[in-house]
Amino acid sequence: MGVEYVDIDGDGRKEMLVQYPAGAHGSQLRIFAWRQSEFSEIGHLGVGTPVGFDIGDFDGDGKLEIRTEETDWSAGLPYVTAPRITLLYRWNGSAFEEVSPKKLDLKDA
Ligand SMILES: [Ca+2]
Ligand SMILES: [Ca+2]
Repeated sequence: MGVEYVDIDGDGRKEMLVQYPAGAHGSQLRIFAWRQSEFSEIGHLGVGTPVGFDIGDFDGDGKLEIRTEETDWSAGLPYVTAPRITLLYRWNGSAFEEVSPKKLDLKDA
């Protein structure tokens, strides 16, 4: 389990990001913001891979994204050989929304 304090929504205050393993292969990320004198959860992401979640400005626009990987089951392959796809999430003002890496000019994809 890991805890980070990052201003993930860009409002100048840091949020608490908690990530932890889930099940045999999965990873979960929960994001809490300090609002009205208490922590409230503003986001909860989960994937079926153990890679976890990276926080960074992966497209160089000055805003932070959350990067993780999910198994691409579309190939119909078993878990160990199935390819993985990179997922990016970005705060859209009210929720974390998935943004396609293809729409971004990734620096280190
Ligand atoms: Ca913030
Ligand atoms: Ca960015």
